[in-house]
Parts: sequence; structure tokens; C-alpha cells
Amino acid sequence: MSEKTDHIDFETLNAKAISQPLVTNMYTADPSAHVFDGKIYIYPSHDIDAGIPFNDNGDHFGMEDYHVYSMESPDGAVTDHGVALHVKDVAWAERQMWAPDATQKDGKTYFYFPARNKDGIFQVGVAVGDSPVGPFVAEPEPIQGSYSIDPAVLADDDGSYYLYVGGLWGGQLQKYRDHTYSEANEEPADDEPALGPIVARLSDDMKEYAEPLREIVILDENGEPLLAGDHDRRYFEGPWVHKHNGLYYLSYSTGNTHYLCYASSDNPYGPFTYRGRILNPVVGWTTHHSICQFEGKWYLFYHDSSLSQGVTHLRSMKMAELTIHDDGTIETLDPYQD
Ligand code: FUB
Repeated sequence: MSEKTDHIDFETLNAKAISQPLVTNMYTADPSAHVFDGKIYIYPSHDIDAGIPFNDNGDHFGMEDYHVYSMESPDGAVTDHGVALHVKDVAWAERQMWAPDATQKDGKTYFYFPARNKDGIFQVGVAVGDSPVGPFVAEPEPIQGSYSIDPAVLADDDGSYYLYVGGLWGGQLQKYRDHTYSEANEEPADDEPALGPIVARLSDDMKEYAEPLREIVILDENGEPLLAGDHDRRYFEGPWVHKHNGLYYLSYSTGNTHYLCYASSDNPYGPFTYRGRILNPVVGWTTHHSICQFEGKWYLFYHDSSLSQGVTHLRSMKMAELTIHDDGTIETLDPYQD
């Protein structure tokens, strides 16, 4: 994940941006947005400059804590509710508090987050709070059997909760086959099926997987799995699942080609069929998002590195209205328009 070095005229770029940073007093990224009790809550990463050099492993993303934000409405003020969880308060976690998500059940808020454990392996933890803004108290151990990064929770209509995870390169997804780690594993060859995100239903207490993990397959227009060499469409990181008119929509980042794409399925486990792009590349290497509906309108929450003038690991969360047609088709957004 190298730093972009292009010379960008940020004044012109910001004038063309379809949205401005939601927060400007610190850096925030990977926004997971939900509507709880009629209010928008955003669970982002809190970007800092940890002084770690750039590399393809993403080690420069050295985040240590999480803040939660809320908005009364899409045009309303953004309220910072302060630190909701810090790595020093998570017994099993050592570093790199990357993209989180949260959900609610029976009056409690469950906050899911990835971090590297003492062996440098990413796992996913859960922390519980009495309020959607925390503070959250972390379980002493990560979710048993969890691996990789970017947890996203789908609260389904029948009361089931599904946890989606997975990210390539620094997120270590390529090191697993059949959910088992080997340092020798790498991304599949270009003509082999791409790796997909991992999903499982959560237990009733929301703290463990309730069933064996499954890998999601994303199919092309001919019903064939997307190939690992199809970098414009294959899964890289940042899974998000929303439901619309009974269909499940999986959206994700293509990583090194910098698109947000989506696919749909009639089943939360897939297979999903590729449908198109949601967002063209933003300034900064990473692109990571969420989608939520508020009073009948759909919104994309995403980030870019415009506020830091292109520093890849100092990002700012933004939001823009999405057009989702009745057939589920999502119109592609250009983050900067002439
Ligand atoms: O924020 C750190 C990592 O960068 C996230 O986990 C990825 O999705 C990418 O946005």
C-alpha cells in the first residue's frame, strides 16, 4: 500500500469533491454507519501518524483507539462521543485497531474490531456497551476461530446476525486456505478463482461464531467465479452487506484498483453475482465504505485523503447520497466531478 506521489492541486480537487470531510479535527476512516433509534451512528477507524514507514503490509496504519460519532440527520451536526475503546484495554490485542463495525441486540451494542494479536496475526474481537456510543468493554479473548480484518455485521430480518470479514495483503486473508493459516500461502494465480470474504452467523450472545466459517464466492455474468487476476472486480477488503427488497447486497473494495463494487444474492452466504461499481477511486490508496438508509434515502459513507493532502494513512470520512433503483442497481458515484 504505497503512498500516492502524484501532484494534485488540492484546492481544485476539493472544489470538485461531491462531499467534504465530516470531521476535520482528527483523521477518521472506514466509516461503518447504522441508524439506531432514528439517529445515524458512525463507527470509523481513528487514523494517526504512528511514525511507521509505508509498506504493502499496511504497517503505517498504526491506529490505537476508536471514537463513535452520531448525527441527528444527514445534514445535521456530527457529534464526537470520545474514545469508546483503546487498544490498551484489550487484553489480547497488541496493535493496529483497523476498521470496526457495531450492531445492537436486546438493548446492548456490540462493537466488532480487528487487531493484531501478540503473534502479529489479525483476529476479530468484540466489545460490549450499554449505549451505542460506548464505552465498550472488550472480551478478554478474540472471537474463537476469527481471522483477518474488516468485520461487518448484518442484522437480518429474522433476528440472525452475520459477521463478514476479510482483507488481502496486510489483512492476511491470502495466508488462509480452508480457514487455516500457513505462511506459505499467497494470493491464488491470476487464472484461479479469487479469494472471497468469510462469513458466519453469530451466537445468541453475539460473542462467538455459531457455525463453521464459510468463504463467499462472487460470480461473474456467466456464473463463473471471479478470477484472482480480475483486479478491477475481485474482492480485496472492506465487506459490507445491506438488504434491499429481500436481496442481499455485498459491497467491497477492489484494493489495488481502488474501486468500490457490489454484487447481489438471495442468500446471506452467497454466491453473490457481480453487479457493478459504486464509487470510482478516491485520493489515497484505500477505499472503504458502508451503506445505510435514513428516512427512505440511501447514503454511502466512505473516506478519502484530501484533508491530509494525499497522505494515505490520514483519511477523512465523508458521506454522499446514493441512488439505488427499485431493481437494486446502484448508480456509480464519481468522488470529484467537473
Ligand atoms: O484502516 C485500515 C485498513 O485500511 C482497513 O482495515 C482497510 O479496509 C483499509 O481501509
